[in-house]
Amino acid sequence: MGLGTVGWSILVMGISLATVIILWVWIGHIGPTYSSNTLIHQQKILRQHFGLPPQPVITDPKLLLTPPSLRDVKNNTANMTTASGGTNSTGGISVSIVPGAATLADKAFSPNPINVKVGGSVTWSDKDTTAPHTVTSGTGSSDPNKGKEFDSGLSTLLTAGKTFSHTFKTAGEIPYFCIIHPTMVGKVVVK
Ligand SMILES: [Cu+2]
Repeated sequence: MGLGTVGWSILVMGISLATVIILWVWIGHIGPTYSSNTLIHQQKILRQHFGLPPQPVITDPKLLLTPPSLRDVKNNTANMTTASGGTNSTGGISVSIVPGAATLADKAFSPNPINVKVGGSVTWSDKDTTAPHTVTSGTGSSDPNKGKEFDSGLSTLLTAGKTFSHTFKTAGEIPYFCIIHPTMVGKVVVK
């Protein structure tokens, strides 16, 4: 066995080792993370294709632990109660989420701004069939106090025919927006 053979053997072993390392680095990350990233990517493409808003990012740990099929159950009941309560009360102010609201900025809510007396309530009615919305207090997604005064939330997205009510107990100017379309903005003035 000459020196050449040993040299070749070492070269072949080196190439084999390099191939294994390269393959491992290349496709070794296939696993649960890879699958969910692929699913998220496919969802994004499908949503764009069908003109749907981007998938809302759910951060509420309680909601994340609830299977998607059960997320709306309790809130649906709550919504029905709110809706019938709203019909019975007389002093509430109505605000519409107008058709095509997603691109209408400060015209997305009508009327806007609205004045309400301390102790008065506002009921938002969704008239838009093109996208779901939220009404969330705050100046935008990066507002640390967002949703503090009121939040219709992502678990009970407002779709055409759905309503959300809130009673204002303290005076002040309260900006609000839609979490899904943060350019949709409005203001409640409580006096
Ligand atoms: Cu919206």
